[in-house]
Amino acid sequence: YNFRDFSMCEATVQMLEKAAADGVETAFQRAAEMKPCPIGADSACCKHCFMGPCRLNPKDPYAKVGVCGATIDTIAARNFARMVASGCAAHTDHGMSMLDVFREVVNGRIADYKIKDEEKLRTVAESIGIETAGREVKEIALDLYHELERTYTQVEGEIPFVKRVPPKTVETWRKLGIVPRGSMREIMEIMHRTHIGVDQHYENIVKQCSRTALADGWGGSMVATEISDILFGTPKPLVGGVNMGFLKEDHVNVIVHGHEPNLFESMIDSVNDPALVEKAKEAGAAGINLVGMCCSGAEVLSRHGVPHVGNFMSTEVVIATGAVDAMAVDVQCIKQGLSTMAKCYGTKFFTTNPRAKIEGAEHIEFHEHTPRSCTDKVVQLAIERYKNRPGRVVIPQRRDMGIHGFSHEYISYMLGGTFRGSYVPLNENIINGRIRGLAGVVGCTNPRVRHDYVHVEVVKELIRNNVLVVQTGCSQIALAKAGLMKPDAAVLAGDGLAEVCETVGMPPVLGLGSCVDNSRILIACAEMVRTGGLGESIADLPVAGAAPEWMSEKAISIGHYFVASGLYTVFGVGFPAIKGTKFHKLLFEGLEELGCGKWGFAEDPIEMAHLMISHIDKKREALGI
Ligand code: BF8
Repeated sequence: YNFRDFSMCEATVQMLEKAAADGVETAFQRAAEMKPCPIGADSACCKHCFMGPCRLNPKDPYAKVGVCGATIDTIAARNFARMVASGCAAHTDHGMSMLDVFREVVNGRIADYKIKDEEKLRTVAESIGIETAGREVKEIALDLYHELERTYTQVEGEIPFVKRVPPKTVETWRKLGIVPRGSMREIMEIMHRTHIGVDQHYENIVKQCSRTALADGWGGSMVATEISDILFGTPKPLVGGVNMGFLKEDHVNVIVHGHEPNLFESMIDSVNDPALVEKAKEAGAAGINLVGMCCSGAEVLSRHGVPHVGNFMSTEVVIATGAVDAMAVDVQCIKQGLSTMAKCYGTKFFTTNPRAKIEGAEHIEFHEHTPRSCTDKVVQLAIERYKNRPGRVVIPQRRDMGIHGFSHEYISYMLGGTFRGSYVPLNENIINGRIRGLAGVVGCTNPRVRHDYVHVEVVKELIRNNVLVVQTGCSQIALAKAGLMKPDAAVLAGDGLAEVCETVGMPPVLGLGSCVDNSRILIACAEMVRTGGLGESIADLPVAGAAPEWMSEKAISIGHYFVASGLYTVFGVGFPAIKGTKFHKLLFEGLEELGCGKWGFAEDPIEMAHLMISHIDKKREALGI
C-alpha cells in the first residue's frame, strides 16, 4: 500500500509504515481489504425479523419488496431511525452519566469533584426558568438537577432546553409534532416503531427520527456539555498542542481515549500526584505524560490545554510508537482492534466503564465515588510497563500548536468585548458581509476516505469564501494538525473574514470541543436568532453544517438534529439512502419545505464546501443582506 493514500496526517503515515514493517495491520488495511457491502451501503437490506434478512436491488429499488411487503422507503427509513436511536442513546447516556455525577456532587457524596463554574450554573439554571437571585448554590443546583433529569424521563410535554430554542423554530416543531419528550421515551418509541409490522410509512418514521434526534441535540448532548462545564469549568481559549510528537520517550505515557470527561479529570489528578510521580522517577522516567485522543481528548484540550495525540483514525497507529505505556478507555469509538494492537506492542490497555469491556483488555472499573482507585492503578501499571518497555520507541516528531476552547459563551465575549458580551458584532459582520455565514464542520474520520483530507479541504475552501468555521470532535483535530487553529491562518481566509480575524485576534476556525459540544453550535445559532437581524428561526440563518468523513451512528443523530433544527447538513463518504427514492427526497428536499433544514451529500470536498456556500447565499438573499 501507499500509506499516503490512506492519510494526509504525516504522523499517522509514519506509524502505518512502522506497523506494517512490524507485521501489524490496522483499520486502514482492513477497510482496503473489505469493500463495503453494496446493498448495505445503500441501506437496501432489512434484518428486523427472521423472515429475511431481505435484500432489495439498490439499482432498481422499487422492483422488489421484502417478505413482509416492506418497500425500499420503509426499509431505509427504519434503518436510518435505528441509527438515530443508537446515536441519541450514546449521547444521552453520556449526558445522564454526567448528571449522575452532578447529583452526587450536589448531595455531597463525591469529594473528588465540585461545582467549579458557579456562573455557568446560574446561567444554565436561568435559561430554563429556575430562580437564582439570592439563592444558595446548592439550592439552585438541586433544582437544576431535577429539571434536567426530565431530559431523560419526561413522559409527556417538552424537555427543559426547548426553552432555549427560538420561538419560531419551536412553533414549527409543534406544528410538525416533533418537540421531544424525554429521550428514554423517544428512543423506546423508535425501537417499537421500527419493529416488524409497526410503522410502515417513511414520512411518519422520519418524524420520529426528528423528535428523537432533537432529544439528543437539545437534550442529552446539551446536558453533557452544560453539566461538564459546571463541574469542570467552561472552556476559554488557550494554546494547546496536537499530534503524536507530544508523546515523550523519557516519560511514562498515558493516553485517555473515549468520551466522558470525569475519567480524564481524575487521571489529571493521578498523574500529578507527587507519590506517583516519585514512583515514575524511581522507575527511571523523567515524569508522567498524560495525553488525550478522540473526544475525551478534544474536551480536555479545550478545557485545560492537555495535549491531544490524534483523532479516531490515529488511535491504533499511535500504539505502534511503542511509547504508549497505558491506554485507558471508557465508552464510544474505541476500536476492538486496539486490543490486538496493544498486545503486539506491550501497551497496557484498560477498559474502565461497565458498559464497555473488550476481550483482551484489563478491566479496572471507574466509580465516580472513588475515581482515583481506578486512575491511580492505571498510572501504576503504566509505570510498570515503562520499566519493562519491550521494544524500540519511535515517536513522530510532529507538534502542532493552536488555539482551542471557544465555548459559545466565549464567542460572544470575544466578539462583543468584555463589557458587552453579545452576538451583535457577529451578526453585524454577517449582515455587512465581511463574514458570509457560519459553518459547523464536525465529526469522525473514516478509512473509506483519505484520513483528515476531506475535513481540511472543505474548511480551507469555506474560509477562503469568508465563511467562519466552528468545529468539534475528530474534525477539529484534523484542522489543528493542518495548522488552521492559529490566528495567522487568517491569511488563508477571504478578505472580509481575514479582517474580522485580524481585528479580534482570532483564528478563522474555532474549536468548540467534543462531539456532545455540537450543542454549543445549537446555542450559538439560537443566540444569533435572538440577537436579531438574521431572521426569526434557525432555518433563516446563513449557517450550514458538514460531517465530511463521518462513520458513527452518533454522526447520523447529530446530522439529523441539525437538520430538524433548521440547518442544511452535508455528509461525505456515502449516505444510507438511494437517490430517487421517496425517503431520500424527503430528507434532501421535503424536510426543508416543512420548515426544517435538509440533508446534502458530496464526496468531493470542494463540491461539499460550495453546496454549503450556495445554501448560505440562498439564506442571505432571503434575508435581503
Ligand atoms: O463523538 S467525531 S469518531 S470520537 S463519533 Fe467518534 Fe466521530 Fe470522533 Fe467522538 Ni464523535
